[in-house]
Amino acid sequence: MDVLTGGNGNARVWIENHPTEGWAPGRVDSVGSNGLYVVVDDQGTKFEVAPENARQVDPNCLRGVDDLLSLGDFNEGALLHNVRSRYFNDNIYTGIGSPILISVNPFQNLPGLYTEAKQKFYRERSAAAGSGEDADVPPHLFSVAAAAYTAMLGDARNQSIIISGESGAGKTEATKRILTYFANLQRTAGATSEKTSIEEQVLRSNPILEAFGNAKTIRNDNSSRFGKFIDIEFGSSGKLTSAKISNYLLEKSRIVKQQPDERGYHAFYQLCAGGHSLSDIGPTLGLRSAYEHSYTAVCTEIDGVDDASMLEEAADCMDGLGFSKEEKNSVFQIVAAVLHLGDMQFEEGDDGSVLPDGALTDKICELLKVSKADFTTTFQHKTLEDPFTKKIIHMPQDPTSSSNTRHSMAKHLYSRLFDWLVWRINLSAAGKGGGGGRKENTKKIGILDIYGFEVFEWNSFEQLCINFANEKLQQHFNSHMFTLEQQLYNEEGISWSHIEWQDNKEIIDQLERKPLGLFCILDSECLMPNATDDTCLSKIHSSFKSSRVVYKTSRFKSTNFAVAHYAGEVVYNVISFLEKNTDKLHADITNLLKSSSMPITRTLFSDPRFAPDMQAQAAQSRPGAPPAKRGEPNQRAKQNVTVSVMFRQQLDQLVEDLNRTNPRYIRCIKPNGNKQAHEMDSLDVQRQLRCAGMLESIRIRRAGYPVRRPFKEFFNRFRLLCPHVSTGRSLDPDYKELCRRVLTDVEAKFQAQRQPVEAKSWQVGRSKVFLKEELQGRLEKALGEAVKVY
Ligand code: AOV
Ligand code: MG
Repeated sequence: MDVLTGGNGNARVWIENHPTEGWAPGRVDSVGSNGLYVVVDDQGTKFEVAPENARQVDPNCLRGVDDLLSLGDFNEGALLHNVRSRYFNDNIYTGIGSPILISVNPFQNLPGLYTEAKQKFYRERSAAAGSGEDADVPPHLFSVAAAAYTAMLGDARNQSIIISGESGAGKTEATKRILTYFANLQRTAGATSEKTSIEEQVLRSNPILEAFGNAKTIRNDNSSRFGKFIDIEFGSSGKLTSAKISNYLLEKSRIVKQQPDERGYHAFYQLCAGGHSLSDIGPTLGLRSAYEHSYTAVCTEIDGVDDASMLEEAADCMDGLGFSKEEKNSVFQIVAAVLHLGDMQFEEGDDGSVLPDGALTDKICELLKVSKADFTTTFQHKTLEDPFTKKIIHMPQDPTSSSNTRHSMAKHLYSRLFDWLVWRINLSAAGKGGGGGRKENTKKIGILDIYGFEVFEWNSFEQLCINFANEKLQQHFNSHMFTLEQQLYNEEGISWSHIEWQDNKEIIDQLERKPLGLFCILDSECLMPNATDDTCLSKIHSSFKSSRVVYKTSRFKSTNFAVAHYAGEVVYNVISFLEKNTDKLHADITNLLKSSSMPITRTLFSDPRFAPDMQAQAAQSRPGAPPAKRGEPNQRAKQNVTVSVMFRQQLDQLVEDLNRTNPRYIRCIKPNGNKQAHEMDSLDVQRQLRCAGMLESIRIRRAGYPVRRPFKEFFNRFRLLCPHVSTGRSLDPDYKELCRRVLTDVEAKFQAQRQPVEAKSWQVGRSKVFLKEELQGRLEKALGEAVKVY
């Protein structure tokens, strides 16, 4: 269409590659000397657009539509501009059909967005729409939650809500709102709101997890430094019966050291700020202000956060979850001990390091309930086995070695305590059935909130793990949205145009393949006696000589390598990779802490659930486990020890679990890097939308048939619409043909009512009927009316 003459004078065309907006709608001003249109954007800047590139802007997209599938014309500009204009109008949610919700972080509390009235609205509308259907409601976190819930009730399958996006994009906030929605299902439905109800327990878990597992980073003041998958279980009547949290790899290095402007875990600062007023133990913790403790001194405060009151909240939640007084006190004592460990000094002695600050030593031993003599020895000597004589020797430690022993102790104490907390919370949230075992007639909705893709000035082993996890999630999304979808159409013989999409299979493959993937190289270096970070790096470089995924960086630094992730390039610094991946805990520390008279500390270092070093032993002694051959190390145990191996196993398990569910996706977008409301860095948002595969998702949904129903089921449901189409007397009717007749007939009826259905709104496959959502909606509506008539 000629843009100049075709419209009403207000015609707008897309300006592509706009320097700040990415895509911007512009008004055609005149025809330029080069045969180009001169187009003016909203700021009055002029651009030239070749007439053949001029695409008209769908006026709907200027206001913004709820569901991107409803736009008449479609391109990347429409996607970006739609999301942008809605964001500036405080409509932070946009749908892509039913399974995908785009959410833009508002960086402000939008009034009325999550009220009980809103929850009620979505609950009722969804219930009215009936099982398996998606209610026609404005896109919202609650619409996703409600749809998952109705689908769960109507369908035998477990559901999942997968929340992804970069660090600071709003995943954790979304998770909390969704959990509240599920917890309120019964509360507002008139049933119990007892203090001990399972709903309350589910809500109480969060402040504890955030206190102990979140920290301020430069990307996010409340950044999750662990991944979590919350499985909530519902009984056959739809009542919430239990919840179970699985956690993934807590970032350990942060416990002892942080980058400038970042903090360690909130719990440390909370305890420094408010610990003295904890009843019973407050004064015995011996804590000073965060500023005066070595592990917390770098950056002590977060704007607008009151650490002392956060501590109170976390402690109240522990009470509410039924933590005993002893359990609660132990948790805080361990955290305080970790802080004190950070302050220890070591001096050179005649026979290994000495600890000059006796009072500090006393305090730590008192808090951890270990003997002072054993504690001191742990930092003085290292127990080793002479490789030749097999005799036990006591090697004196120098102050550097003792200091590392101390950091190692601190990291293990804290991270195991975190695992213990998750276990303890699960115990309370397991419901009346207890134990969380598999029960009859229950269905689940899983909610996944992991740490988002992140890039810092200095990226280490943790970032590699975090970004790899995001890579895996993106692959799950791709396989669900594109691979399986296209495969199904081919199998069913549905005619359809192939959609190109950004596959990240090559990246994942180069990171995890055996034996020469990045992680495998790292793992095998950890087994080499003389390996260093340097030898590891040269192996990486030599193995990936011609790779587009892992390569040397152009920015010169001898300790770097880069990975081209799906969301962008990240330069990793290999320093400490081996140590972090091995994550060895010297047996001296284990033995010391196993001897504690505090039950939790003892548990953390002897129970295989919290002590990964005990897992190998447990595996060996488990009945049925293959015995290790004499004289050779247990290979399984040996292979299993690295952090990367355990993490990848967890991720594989997670993906396997997700594959057994019906997923919905919430794609969180971070509008700007300044944490500001009403500010959008369009180019960065465009990048995030691209990396998340949003454009292709829209294309595939538009081209595809989201509703699939088996022939017999479809026929039985809709036969009422065409009473003359019948199975006759046949005992084995041809349902496929019957479905075709129903659909042809219905299509003709709609046509006769002058409300024709769009071309190719349905196709009959090999085993199922395939429908566009719109036709499905109209069929259901017609059925509703027909039922009324009868
Ligand atoms: P993340 O979970 O995606 O990052 P969060 O959910 O912690 O990000 O969000 C970061 C911050 O953005 C929050 O602390 C809020 O201040 C603000 N925010 C996010 N969503 C909303 C909302 N819906 N309404 C109001 N404010 C919001 V990370 O855990 O770092 O990957 O690892
Ligand atoms: Mg988070």
